[in-house]
Amino acid sequence: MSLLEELIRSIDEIKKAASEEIGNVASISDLEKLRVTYLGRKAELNLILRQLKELSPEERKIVGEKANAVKKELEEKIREKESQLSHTKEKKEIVDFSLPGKKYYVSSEHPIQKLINEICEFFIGLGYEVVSGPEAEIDYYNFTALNIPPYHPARSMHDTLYLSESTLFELEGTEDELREATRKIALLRTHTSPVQIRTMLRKKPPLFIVAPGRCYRRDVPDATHSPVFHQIEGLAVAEGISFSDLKGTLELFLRNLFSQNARVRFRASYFPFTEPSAEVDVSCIICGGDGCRVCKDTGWLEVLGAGMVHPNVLEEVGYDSEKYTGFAFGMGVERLAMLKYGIPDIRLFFENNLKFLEQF
Ligand code: FA5
Repeated sequence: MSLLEELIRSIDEIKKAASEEIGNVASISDLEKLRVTYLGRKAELNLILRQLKELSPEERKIVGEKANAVKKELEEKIREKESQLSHTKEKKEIVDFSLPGKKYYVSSEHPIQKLINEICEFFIGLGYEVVSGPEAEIDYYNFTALNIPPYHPARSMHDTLYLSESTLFELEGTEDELREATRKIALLRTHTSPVQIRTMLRKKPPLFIVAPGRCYRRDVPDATHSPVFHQIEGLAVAEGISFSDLKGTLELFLRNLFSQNARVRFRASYFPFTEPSAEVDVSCIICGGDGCRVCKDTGWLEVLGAGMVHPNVLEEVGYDSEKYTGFAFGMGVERLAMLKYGIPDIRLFFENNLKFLEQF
């Protein structure tokens, strides 16, 4: 091996050994010892430089440049390590135990999710199954199959957010053609009732389900309306189900949710997919029934719609409406939560204010 090769190899070995030791060193005093070993006057690198005179001018240039480059590199590594070690040392020294601690937030369930779980648990206890459906729905399931054919006036009861560019209002054709066309129109579901249809299409009666989920309407936000809100749908279909089963189930549920003394009233109402239909109110617990902003001075708060499943709906999913009857209900979860927790404005549930959310 020529002297040139020998010196280059030595420089590489020094670089490797020094880098490893600098990387592993754990104290500033040990680092200082390494500096003396590798960069001090008697360091090996300097001894190599002293041998340059024995090389030709070209070879001297190669070895000289390489040795200086490694020297610089090691100096830089030592500087970096020094700052790392002094930083950790500094940090240790400035711990001030008198400073107030950092607050770590423990996540918890949103009050609406908590209530959804509680309600589902109640119905699971009665033998119901929890099912779900998509929020981006097709018009057919949201309206047509629920006995709300195209141009039915009830469509205007829901201010719908459409996802498709073309809506029914731009289409022309026979009634059957328009019904078919509703299978291609996408929208954000305005209620959880389409889950009734989806479930009945894949299951045979007897059927007892609850379907919680988010709904969307172009409603102007106020104390009791939000454009995004949650409903829980209920559906029971079997032989011999009557309106008194519906009434008994909902009264049991609402008294269990609020208190055995809560007043519950059924008002005759209209939904195209139920006949007869009812709206159910609970006495306002914010004002005790005296009248306030939340109950719009009526003393009552509407919490759900319900009724006996319309025979047309049963026939649409292939159920024999002569043999089977059923009841259905759809409740607004935020409205129930407002009553249960005494919240005067629905918007508080959507503002993500931790001071509000932490109370639940
Ligand atoms: C319906 O949505 C029917 N699908 C309910 C139903 C199901 C009836 C099954 C019969 C059988 P309605 O539009 O009334 O009905 O809404 C039901 C509940 O959702 C209301 O009582 C209310 O509590 C809640 N709700 C409706 N719109 C909003 C809104 N914009 N913000 C908050 N809650 C709302």
